[in-house]
Amino acid sequence: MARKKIALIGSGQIGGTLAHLASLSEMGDVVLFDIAEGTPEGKALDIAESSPVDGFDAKLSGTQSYEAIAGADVVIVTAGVPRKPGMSRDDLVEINLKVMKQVGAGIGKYAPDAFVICITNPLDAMVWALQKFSGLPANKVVGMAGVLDSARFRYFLADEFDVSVQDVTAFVLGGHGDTMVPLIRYSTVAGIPLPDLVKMGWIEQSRLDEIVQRTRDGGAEIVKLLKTGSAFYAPAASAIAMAESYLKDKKRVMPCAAHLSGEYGIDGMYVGVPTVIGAGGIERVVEIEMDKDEKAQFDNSVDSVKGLIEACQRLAPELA
Ligand code: A3D
Repeated sequence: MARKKIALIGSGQIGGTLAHLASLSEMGDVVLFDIAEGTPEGKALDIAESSPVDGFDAKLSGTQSYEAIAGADVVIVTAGVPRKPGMSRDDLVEINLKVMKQVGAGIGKYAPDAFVICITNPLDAMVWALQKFSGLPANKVVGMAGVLDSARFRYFLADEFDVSVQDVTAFVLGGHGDTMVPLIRYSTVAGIPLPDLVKMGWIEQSRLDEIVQRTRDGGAEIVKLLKTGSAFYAPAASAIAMAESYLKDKKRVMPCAAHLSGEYGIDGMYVGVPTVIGAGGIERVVEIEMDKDEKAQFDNSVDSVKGLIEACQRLAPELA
């Protein structure tokens, strides 16, 4: 069986980390694409030179030509600009929308059968635009955010309780950004929901509220520390987990920015919801029940995504 082909559009901080992780796990051969000459070539060669040390077999190449992604099984998009301290993800709309137009055309032409994972911010609007620009089926174009947001929530909870991260599950809904909705009731330690842990005296409600807020601000916390860019290790690991679920048909249940056609009462938008990822791409959207408060938070998050989509439509009328 021939190796799979993984194309990475954008070879910056996340793109380079994706290439390294995909190679280490022998996910397939890796093509790094970037408009910056030398960056993808240099990263590809550097990682390839680590292969004898780590013992993985993968061909790596760097390119400025979309032709080189032809036949890719998975395409992961990080092309664009990350935010700087003080910027919100939404400040990136105008510049990254132009990037999505170019990238969408390249994928549509050369990798129309790929499973496409978008990471570029503002995520929910960019993945929506990328799907339209590429013309790929909506179930094959998905946004990575929920896996990262819930990983942050899980990490903070595991650290707080001093238990293994493996035993903490967490659930985050809504758009990626300040309005994301971490769902406490559906987050557990070894199956015990967080509200029960509050009752059991493991944590005060006020401390839990702080952790929820830290999760919402998780991206900004890293931006503030790094000063010159945004998070890249955890975002890359999250997208690799999604790619693996697709390539191995694992059918993992993962929160992703998925195209909704009536689910949750939403039509024609991408919003973060639980999904099943398998060989068919997004095979299912899982519709959960929300209480009044959760629904209000979710609606607020959806409204902010709506606002970003409208901004995209003003900037690129062909998307209307
Ligand atoms: P960075 O290291 O700047 O890499 C971006 C790369 O994109 C650079 O190498 C650019 O040269 C390249 N690029 C710019 N324009 C184009 C183009 N038209 N075609 C191809 N390549 C291009 O950024 P990064 O890797 O740290 O972040 C990439 C994106 O991911 C940013 O938009 C971030 O905001 C976003 N991000 C999203 C999350 C989510 O959870 C959704 C988390 C972290 C970062």
